[in-house]
Amino acid sequence: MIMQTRNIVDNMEYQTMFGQATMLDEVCKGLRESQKYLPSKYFYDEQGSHLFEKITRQKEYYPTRTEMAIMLENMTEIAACIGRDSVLVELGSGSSRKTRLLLDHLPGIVAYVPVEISEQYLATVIFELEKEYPDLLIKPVCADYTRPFRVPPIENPHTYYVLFYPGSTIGNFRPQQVQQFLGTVSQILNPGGGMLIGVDLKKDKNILEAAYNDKNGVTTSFNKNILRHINHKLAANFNLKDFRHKAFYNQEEGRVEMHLISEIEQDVIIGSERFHFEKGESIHTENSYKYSLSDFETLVSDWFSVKQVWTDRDDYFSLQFLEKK
Ligand code: AVI
Repeated sequence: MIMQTRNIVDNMEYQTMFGQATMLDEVCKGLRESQKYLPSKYFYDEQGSHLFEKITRQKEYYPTRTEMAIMLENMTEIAACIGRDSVLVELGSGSSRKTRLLLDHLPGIVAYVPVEISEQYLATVIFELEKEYPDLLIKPVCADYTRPFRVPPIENPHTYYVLFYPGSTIGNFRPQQVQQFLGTVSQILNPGGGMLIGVDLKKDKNILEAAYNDKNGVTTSFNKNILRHINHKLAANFNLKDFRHKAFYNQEEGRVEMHLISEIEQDVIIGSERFHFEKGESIHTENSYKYSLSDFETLVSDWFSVKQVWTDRDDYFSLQFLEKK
């Protein structure tokens, strides 16, 4: 693991590989496959994080506002699950918008550890949070939380670590990867610890497809941003105009898939490699799995037991408290 020494926020811990080599390897590996794919974590440079934040405010994109309403409605029970004097560790903290809801209602939180891959975005959000919550101990970690990382030492007395993983980001893993991921992150937890997690539920295909094809085209820009990010970081030559966004619900797999479709026959150069695209060929950029409550309970059962589930009136979305086994 390469620790970076240049800190843009005083107490930010860097626990990530900042080398272009990893990104180059992962990107080229995906593009060599017959069904080309790109790891969806590469959506999230600073611009991608902003675009995602914009998606969450689109009227078709129900998950964010539904999850926030569930949180607000059930805050007393959520607080009881999190307990007093806990350390809140947020995985992929993004704008920390939902965290503010928790911090505003749970004065007993001892420390907040946001873990985020986008350094610049994390720094900006931390500057704001430090002003808004001057008494809160904040220990930011710049890391790819899908790989093992460590929570920095927390000087203040504390009881449990509670992982906060909202937004149904768990849906962006394949079910087999979920098992591996939960195994990794559950190592952070001591007995009594748990995870507050947002899980999107199965529902009408039209509602799902509208959410990933917003009329304002923000999801289109977000999807194409992965190519812009690769161009920028790896000096590749994707022409964004030659790709179009496509998102649809794959009923059999229980997931929304996002793709970028090549509008023309073309070659793209990344490093020393040339990748050929037929007209109409796709790059699979993201999966967003949707679960039933019982399927999700089974999926996590090696590591966690489901202690409590909160949903909205339409059963669109669930917030769940999982207890470490
Ligand atoms: C971050 N993640 C949960 C979002 C989702 O819904 O799968 C990412 C996203 N992709 C397109 N729209 C939103």
